[in-house]
Amino acid sequence: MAAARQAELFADPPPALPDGVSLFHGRIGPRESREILDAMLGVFAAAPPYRLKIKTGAYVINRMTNCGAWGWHSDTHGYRYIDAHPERGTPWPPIPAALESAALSAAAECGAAFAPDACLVNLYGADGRLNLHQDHDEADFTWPIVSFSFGADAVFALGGGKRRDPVVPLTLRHGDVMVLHGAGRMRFHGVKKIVPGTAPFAHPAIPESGRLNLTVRRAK
Ligand code: MD6
Ligand code: FE
Repeated sequence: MAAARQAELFADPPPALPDGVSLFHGRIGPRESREILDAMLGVFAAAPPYRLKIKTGAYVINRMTNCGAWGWHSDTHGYRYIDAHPERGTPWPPIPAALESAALSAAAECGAAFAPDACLVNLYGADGRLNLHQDHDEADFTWPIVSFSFGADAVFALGGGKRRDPVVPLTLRHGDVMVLHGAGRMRFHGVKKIVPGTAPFAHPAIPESGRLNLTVRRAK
């Protein structure tokens, strides 16, 4: 068999993604990555990442913070969007301009125009993960969510419309942008694991051996 033909057979086929799940591999280049990451340092100074509590009083493993008018928060009262950092009492800092414009352009390519007012920031250590969930605290599910990955690779689990539906693994790498929109918006999803040592470069906004995920959305 010709070498080229063999290489073709063994190359990773691009996974066929369901309707409403758009994955742009390597969408954010090194320059734009640094611009967004540098801006995130300003977000962290104004709204330091913290560990959320769930209803039972247990802490989640990842640290989180927010930017935009609204920030997603959880404590013993449950989940909701709030307009200030819970420890500081100050409004969330604005969504960095470079992040917002990257989110708008990716969403527009999916035919999903929106006006973001929230960005949930998830900081994963090497042992970080995120349970299977649906994002359902937003006022309108026809608005997309645009997700940015920086740092180490994540094994992302994409499920269906019901929690028990089968999940497919997707690798999310530094610079990848994923949009959940339309029929894909309410699919269950989570992060199974982080693959330490896979980040293209270190940056102070990315946890050491970990990953930074930014999900830009409209909450209200
Ligand atoms: C993460 N992402 O990639 C977690 N939610 O770390 C999400 O939970 C998510 O990627 C809504 C839409 C897209 C996402
Ligand atoms: Fe989510």
